[in-house]
Amino acid sequence: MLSRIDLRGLTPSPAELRATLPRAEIDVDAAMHQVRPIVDAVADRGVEAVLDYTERFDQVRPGRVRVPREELARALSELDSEVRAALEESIARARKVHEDQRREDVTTTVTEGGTVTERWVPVERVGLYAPGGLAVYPSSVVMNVVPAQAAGVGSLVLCSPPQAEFGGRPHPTILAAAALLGVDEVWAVGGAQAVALLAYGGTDTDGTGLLPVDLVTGPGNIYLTAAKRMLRGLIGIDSEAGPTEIAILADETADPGHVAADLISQAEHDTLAASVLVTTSEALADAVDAEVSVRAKATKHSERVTTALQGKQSGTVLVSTVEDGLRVVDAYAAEHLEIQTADARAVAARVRNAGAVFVGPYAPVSLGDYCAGSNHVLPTGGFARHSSGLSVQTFLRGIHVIDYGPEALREVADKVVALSVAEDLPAHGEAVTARFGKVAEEIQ
Ligand code: HSO
Ligand code: ZN
Repeated sequence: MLSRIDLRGLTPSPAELRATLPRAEIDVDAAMHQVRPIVDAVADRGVEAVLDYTERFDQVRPGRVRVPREELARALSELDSEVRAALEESIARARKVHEDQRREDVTTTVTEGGTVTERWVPVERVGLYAPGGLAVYPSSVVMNVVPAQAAGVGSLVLCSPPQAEFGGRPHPTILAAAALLGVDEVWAVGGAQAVALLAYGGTDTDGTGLLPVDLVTGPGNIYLTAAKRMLRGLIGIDSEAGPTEIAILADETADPGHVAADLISQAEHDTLAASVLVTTSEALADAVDAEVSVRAKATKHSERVTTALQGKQSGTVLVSTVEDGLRVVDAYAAEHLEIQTADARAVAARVRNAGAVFVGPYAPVSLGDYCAGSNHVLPTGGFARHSSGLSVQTFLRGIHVIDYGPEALREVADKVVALSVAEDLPAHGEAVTARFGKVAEEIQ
């Protein structure tokens, strides 16, 4: 079922590897053309335009866009107790990890009387997005909200598409997750219109206002991504998240049943999801193929999974050594990378490019999707070469605070002047020398 690329005996460069490895082509720029009128309409006509697009794309026109608070509480009280316990566990573990990753302010004494402090300040107001569509992701509500709260963001609004079968509200498990997390501002809006509403703000049909946000985070479809790319600047955005990807670097010690199950687990998200096996063992590749064929037929979303596994974005790559395999997975820069080799910890420590790394036979990606404590909003499409997944850091800005006294300034004055002259910006130097007379008097 998985196509095969044989790189054994070859040593392609990272650029050649990138051109060879299977990957979906997602044309966000093309989607921007389709999204432009939506963004403009929401900028112009606010919630009225949102409702028009909601009717068109979600086949429902809710009476109001903001979800009343009582409905959040009701969704929580009606939530299945097992799902509630699982969400609580997921939240507790994510909080534990993300709260530990908060940053301390760091003050450096550069010279006597001269310090620079990096002060970490949370973003003021954040819009979080939880997708609807093929699947409903209360877990993504957790993964967005927890780091934002751990960072100390004061004002959070959650958007998720309205569902016709739930009277134009987001799915009840999304509402329940919001309630569990203590988020009380939820708006039933999806796709590009959600990003536009968050960026420009708006007024609901009953006069309730939505204040514009400073930052929008969270995964969604290509139209949501296109709107984020378009509005970047007016708002901050997190790393773009396209269809999900799993890469597994495995040798002959890996269990083919586990490898197959993990490849299928992420193929379940989307027909464009990517499942890539990189292995030193042809015998393992054959065994995984056999396992995948059996399991893909038996799984609930068999058709979607099969399409994803047969797509050009998925496949098996044969390599000569684990060393070569590391070069391949680094070039690929997967959203999720599992290491299923002998001494997996040592191999994992050498990975440079991945959204998240899962070490050894008992850390499947689906553990990270729900309950590891790690975040599951991760860079796809090779963005892991330059970007990180959601974390506390996403919601903080580091502000440098410069605090120099007269002697500390005078000590370096001639250097500032020299650089200002070199850049033909003498007024920069004059801003320092203008203080000298006074400084000299003060010091005496
Ligand atoms: N694997 C997805 C996250 C997810 N899985 C949500 C299940 N629910 C992207 O990291
Ligand atoms: Zn998943």
